[in-house]
Amino acid sequence: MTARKLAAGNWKMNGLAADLVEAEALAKAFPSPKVDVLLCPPATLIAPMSAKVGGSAIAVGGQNCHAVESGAHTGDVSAAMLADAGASYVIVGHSERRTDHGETDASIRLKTQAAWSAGLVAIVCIGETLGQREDGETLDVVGGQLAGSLPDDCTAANTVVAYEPVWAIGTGKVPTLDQIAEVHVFLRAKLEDRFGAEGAGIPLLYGGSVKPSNADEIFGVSNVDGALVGGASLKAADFGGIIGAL
Ligand code: G2H
Repeated sequence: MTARKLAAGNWKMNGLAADLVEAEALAKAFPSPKVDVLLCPPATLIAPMSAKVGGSAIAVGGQNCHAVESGAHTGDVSAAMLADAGASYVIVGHSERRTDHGETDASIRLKTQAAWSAGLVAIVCIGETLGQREDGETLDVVGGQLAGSLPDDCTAANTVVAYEPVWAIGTGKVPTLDQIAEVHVFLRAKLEDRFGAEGAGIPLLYGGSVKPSNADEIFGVSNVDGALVGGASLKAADFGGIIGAL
């Protein structure tokens, strides 16, 4: 367990300006939450969401960034641009980006460094597919992703790691508490081996079908320092229930 606990909401490609009422409701419900609370809306909503929750303790983040600061990359957004719009975090390497956009550990490593250069905290996602789990490859896969996706200068302040089993994302299927514990203990040991005391402090989030009804038991698992939440972060009432369980 680390000192920092984080409830991070990933809106994915959901949300229009009218949905900012949910962010506003969350800011009113948790003006000074006991844990770090983060909402990562689509890039189009980062600036208006930052304005809505300004003055509260709720942070805003991006869902992806390019590895370079500016240039001829049509349709992309840099980490500096996210920061300029009010973001303080960015998710990198989500499995949906690894699948939809061919992102690799190497490209995620570069994006993580770009995030740091812009002053953002990088939330680096890793996780195995169902086939890999059934073949007994889970620890090899997540260990490889962790080693390949994290640059050498990770600290407890600039990096968060999110373990998201691909087969649990948006499916309603959740690993057993023992399965979550096995992976988180493994990841914590790897982080400590590589980064020493800093590695002991890097928050380890669980992600994949977290809901108010299962958050309490998941947060009770050793080395789970919070959650990366998709569907259940879209409504303030649901996300509030998860935040309250942390
Ligand atoms: C996993 C998670 C958020 P959900 O992708 O990153 O989504 O909670 O909808 O499974």
